[in-house]
Amino acid sequence: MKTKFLIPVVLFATFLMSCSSDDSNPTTTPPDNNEPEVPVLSSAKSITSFKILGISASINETALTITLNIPSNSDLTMQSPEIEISPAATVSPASNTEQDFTDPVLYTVTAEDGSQVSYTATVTAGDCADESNITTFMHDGKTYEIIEENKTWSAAASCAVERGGFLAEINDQAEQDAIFDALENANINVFNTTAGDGGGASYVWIGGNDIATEGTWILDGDNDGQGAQFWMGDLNGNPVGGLYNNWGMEPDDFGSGQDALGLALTDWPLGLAGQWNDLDENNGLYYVVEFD
Ligand SMILES: [Ca+2]
Ligand SMILES: [Ca+2]
Ligand SMILES: [Ca+2]
Repeated sequence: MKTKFLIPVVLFATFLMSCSSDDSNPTTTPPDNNEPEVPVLSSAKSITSFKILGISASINETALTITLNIPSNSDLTMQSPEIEISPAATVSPASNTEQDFTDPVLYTVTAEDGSQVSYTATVTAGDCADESNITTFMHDGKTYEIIEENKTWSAAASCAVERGGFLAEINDQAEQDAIFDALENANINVFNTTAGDGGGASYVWIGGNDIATEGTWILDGDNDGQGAQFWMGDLNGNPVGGLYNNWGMEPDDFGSGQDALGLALTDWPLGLAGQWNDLDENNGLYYVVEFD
């Protein structure tokens, strides 16, 4: 009896020892795992682009929110967003599927590995600028708007696009003079559109930036990243392609960086009212829209 009882105890002890040595050796396959090797599946599940009527939404990857304002004459109850997502992922409802955006719509992205996230898409239909804040003028057969509402450079460009135009791209002295005259005649309260990083002077946004590449200044009033380069370098740089510029003693990429183009309404230590200064694009400034 005694010997028969001992054998299982010894076997059990051996089993415990082999278990503990397995634990310390991650390359050892557990004895009961007969599954074939599974390829690593992607867990990527982001919505990378969400557009309605060609207008790009703001996508917040942390809050998992999508926000978009479309023109006021659009029907919110039937819009088909064009959606781009991570490779190998799927989205539901699918891209180009008509939805009613009267209330926020949930978009669930499923990664290749089966994991999911849900974005809340909130779409509104309304003008991005209040008509009472807009002064319209004409130059050379074109319509322009001065919009007295404070926006970052990119938000101003988005609203310009939504309105069917782009932030004014100043191509010659005549256009510069026409815009500056209109600004002077618009009775703007200049204290409402100042830039601390621009000598505390007053500015409006116009359509130029060096966002993509420092010192490569392009005319890009619709902020699609494309446009003719008009300047290379800093204040010691050069015009490009014979294109017009009206810099003060700028651009200097002052402070933590200045990548958006402002037209001054008042003098600043390095320039005069009417001249251009590179400013931090996060300033909330009034802006000028040009229509083709
Ligand atoms: Ca122009
Ligand atoms: Ca810059
Ligand atoms: Ca500057």
